[in-house]
Amino acid sequence: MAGFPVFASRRLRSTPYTERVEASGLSGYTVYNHMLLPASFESLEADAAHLKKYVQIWDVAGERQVEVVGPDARMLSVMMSARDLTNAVDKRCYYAPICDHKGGMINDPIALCLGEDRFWFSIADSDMLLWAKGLATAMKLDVEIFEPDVSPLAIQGPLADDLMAEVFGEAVRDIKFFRFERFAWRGRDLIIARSGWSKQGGFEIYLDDSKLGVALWDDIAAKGEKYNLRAGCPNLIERIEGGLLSLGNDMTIEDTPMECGLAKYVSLDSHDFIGRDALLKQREEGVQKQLMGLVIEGDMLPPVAMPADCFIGDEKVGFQTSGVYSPDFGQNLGFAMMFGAAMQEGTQIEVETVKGRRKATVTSLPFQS
Ligand code: THG
Repeated sequence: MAGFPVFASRRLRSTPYTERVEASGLSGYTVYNHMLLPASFESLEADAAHLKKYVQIWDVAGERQVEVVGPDARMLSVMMSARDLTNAVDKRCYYAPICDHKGGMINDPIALCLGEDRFWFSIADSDMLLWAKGLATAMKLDVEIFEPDVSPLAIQGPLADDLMAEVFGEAVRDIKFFRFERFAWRGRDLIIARSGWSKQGGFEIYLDDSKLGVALWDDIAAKGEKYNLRAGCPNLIERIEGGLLSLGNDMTIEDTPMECGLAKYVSLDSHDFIGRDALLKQREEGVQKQLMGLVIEGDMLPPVAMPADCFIGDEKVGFQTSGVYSPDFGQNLGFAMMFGAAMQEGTQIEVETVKGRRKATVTSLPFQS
């Protein structure tokens, strides 16, 4: 695939940080929630190596918030979420699969509880806003649903705590995983959570005024030099090694959380929600397909852009959804939706790669925790 420019517009939105990102060595974008999302800077390999050793600043404004607020906000949130939010409390984040009536994945946001009657769903790449508004309208709920002016900025990597402590004070170190606190910054309160789409640790800052994007970036960058801070982004290599799944790539509305290995985030026994009956049935009967790891033999393959079919002999037994060469593993790693008997760890298959058929082994996930 040749590299062609993609032009931003009102439809394909830039972010409060775009100006800084583009002055920081950006080499490519992807699109996420109709917004530019950086995909690489120096190279996937160099970015991954840096992320594992130092600290990076990530424009993840494309992780948009669906705000649900009002007397029926909690009821609607509980109904939409396979993860039980009935007793969700302020300052906590919950990874919360959202399903349709067949259990198919509509989105896999992080839900932030902001009080008794207010939630943010920090969404992956699908229009969950429309789903939420549709449900609220049909059910005549007393609730407001909208996309607030909130643009997450992530600080990720082993030196994230040290850098963040310099900018926001030592108390950021005390934030526990998937909790958030409010921190004073330039006369306002910023929500800062210990979360982020990498396995290297770090924070996400939920900036709630687009006009301050450059100021926030610059305040952090100003303290970054001694930590070797660089601009980065969710990294394909690191997220595959760590088993982080990407909605639209590794899972779609055709797949249930069970089939994607997300059963531990589904509360089937404590609350009613959309898709529950289908998922109860699936728990009873077992799954017919399962997202698995794949280790592919041979030299370096390019990142998977189109699903690649998997075979045992002439029989199609699944398809690869993501894949990349990992320098640290010295192997091509990927995820694949495998059918029936081929769901078994250790199964030997062949993948139809862009460089021809390759032998591969089905593995469990994650590759590295
Ligand atoms: N941060 C924010 N919003 C997001 C993402 C994010 N929206 C889109 C997307 N990422 C949502 N999907 C995920 C998937 C996994 C995780 C977070 C968001 C994640 N999982 C932990 C893991 O797999 O190690 C475990 C979480 C848990 O145990 O509760 O972090 O990244 N704001």
